Amino acid sequence: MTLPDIKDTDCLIIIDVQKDFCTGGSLAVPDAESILPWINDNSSQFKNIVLTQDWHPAGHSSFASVHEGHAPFESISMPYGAQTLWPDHCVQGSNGAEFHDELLTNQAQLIIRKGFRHEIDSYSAFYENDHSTTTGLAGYLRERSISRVFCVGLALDYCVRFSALDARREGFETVVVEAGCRGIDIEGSNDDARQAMASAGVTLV
Ligand code: VGL
Ligand code: ZN
Repeated sequence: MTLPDIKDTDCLIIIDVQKDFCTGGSLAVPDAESILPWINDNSSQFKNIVLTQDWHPAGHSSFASVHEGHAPFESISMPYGAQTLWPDHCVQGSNGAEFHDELLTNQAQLIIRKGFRHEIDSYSAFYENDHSTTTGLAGYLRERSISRVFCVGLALDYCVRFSALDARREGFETVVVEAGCRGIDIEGSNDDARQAMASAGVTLV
């Protein structure tokens, strides 16, 4: 698949390509590893690269294990809205929180860690799940004169989806490259994500 011409004002955002989201991990995304060839083969075209890392304290409020009587993938109500509960994953400093061993990371200039506040989850690379607490990424990209972002990574229907929507909301031209994404796909959530992104003006290639 062909990409638009990559410019100096473009940035590749590689979202959460971490061991816990890959085969053998605690929140494994089906077929996750198949995104690595696209990402590794194409990242060298980008002068600007940002990585994100899901980075939760132990006992994080998004973990089903801390909510008695609740199981992973159930939804509960939090002060900031509905929250899906997850198996414990990407605990700060754990092996599962590390990037996949085969992901080329040396060219990235910034690693955004997110979900580090105990009481709030953060799918998006830009905002936590209250949609108002910022990670600082939009300001960083603007200071570096980035006008277009390309999003890839895991999972298409959660962190990639919300990162792409927030990138649009922040005024960046936004491209999601599906060859570099895989989704968890709970009850049609991959298709919901594609529709939500397309209606927000995200280009899906
Ligand atoms: C993610 C669920 C929980 C993701 C992170 O990276 O898509 N999904 N935490
Ligand atoms: Zn998480």
